[in-house]
Amino acid sequence: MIHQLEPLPYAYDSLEPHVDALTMQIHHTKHHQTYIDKLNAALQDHPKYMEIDPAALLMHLEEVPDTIRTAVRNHGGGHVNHSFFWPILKKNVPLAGTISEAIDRRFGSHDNFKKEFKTAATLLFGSGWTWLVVDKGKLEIMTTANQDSPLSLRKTPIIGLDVWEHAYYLKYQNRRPAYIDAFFNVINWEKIDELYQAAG
Ligand code: MN3
Repeated sequence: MIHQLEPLPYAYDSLEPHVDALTMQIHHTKHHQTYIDKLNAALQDHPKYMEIDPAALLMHLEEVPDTIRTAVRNHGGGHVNHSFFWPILKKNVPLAGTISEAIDRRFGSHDNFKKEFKTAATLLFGSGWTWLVVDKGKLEIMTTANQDSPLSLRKTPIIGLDVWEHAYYLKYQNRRPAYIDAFFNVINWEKIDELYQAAG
């Protein structure tokens, strides 16, 4: 078994104008594919690890052999993070349900959640991700560098925003805050609610 790129659950242009079709296409077919190719290359001499769900490898990096641990962390992380990212994107899904109440309880309001998430994503230096995670039953905003996953810290992601420049440069160039604002228009809150309930 080798890891393979799954098709997106929607058309590349379906997040326009917030995230442009060319960015989505290159991000999926080139960047995500490259993480998968490099993960497969690292695992090719370790068939036992090839059979394990990459998310499970990230949860137990200390058990992965030294010789491939960095590759699993970076490229396995890239694969798992992007596989998580695509389905949480969808236009025009209102925030509702259990997650809506939980965000109000934890952050005071939806607007305050957005403000705190945007601050974290804007201040993240270099390449990485901004997350909303469930950590011991509590919602927390956190960031990770590079392709590090909250799973490696035993936290369950329910929102993840890719803030590598490859995720936004074609349309937003250096304007990361504008890309973060655009992201708030394409959060698939229905999916987030499912993930939140599963994490609870
Ligand atoms: Mn990316």
